[in-house]
Amino acid sequence: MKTVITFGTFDVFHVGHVNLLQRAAAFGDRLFVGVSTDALNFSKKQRYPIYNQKDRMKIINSLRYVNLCFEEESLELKRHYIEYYKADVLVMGDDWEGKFDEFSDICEVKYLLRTPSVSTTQLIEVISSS
Ligand code: C2G
Repeated sequence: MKTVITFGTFDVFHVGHVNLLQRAAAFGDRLFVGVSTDALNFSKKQRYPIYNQKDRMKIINSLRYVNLCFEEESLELKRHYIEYYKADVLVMGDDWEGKFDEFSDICEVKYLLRTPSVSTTQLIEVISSS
């Protein structure tokens, strides 16, 4: 049983997120997703997400590509999560290219091309200016 793991905020869920999760799932038999907590998001981006972590996790949990969803409480815990969930492959979008290579001693690390022209930041700008 090959386990794939990925992490993200998945705020204002969009097709770029779907594409990433769909392709990540194809690398193994099951996909586990760490969803950034509201507190982690605040520490990363100096703002709280539009959707709270409970709702973001509910959305991720409802996807057919996803087998398990857990809270990502700290960026520093990535090695712990990979080991705890016995992940064989870590998948991230290529905005994180090279950032997680240090985990290649315990799993395969893959960076996938981001879906162009869609981002939460851009969606927020469009909605707030309309
Ligand atoms: N993504 C993508 N294409 C887009 C937008 C996002 O492929 N157009 C991917 C990102 O590369 C990432 C995943 O979707 O792999 C989730 O994106 P975010 O919610 O923006 O994730 P982020 O806030 O960067 O959190 O520990 C790492 C972090 O939790 C990642």
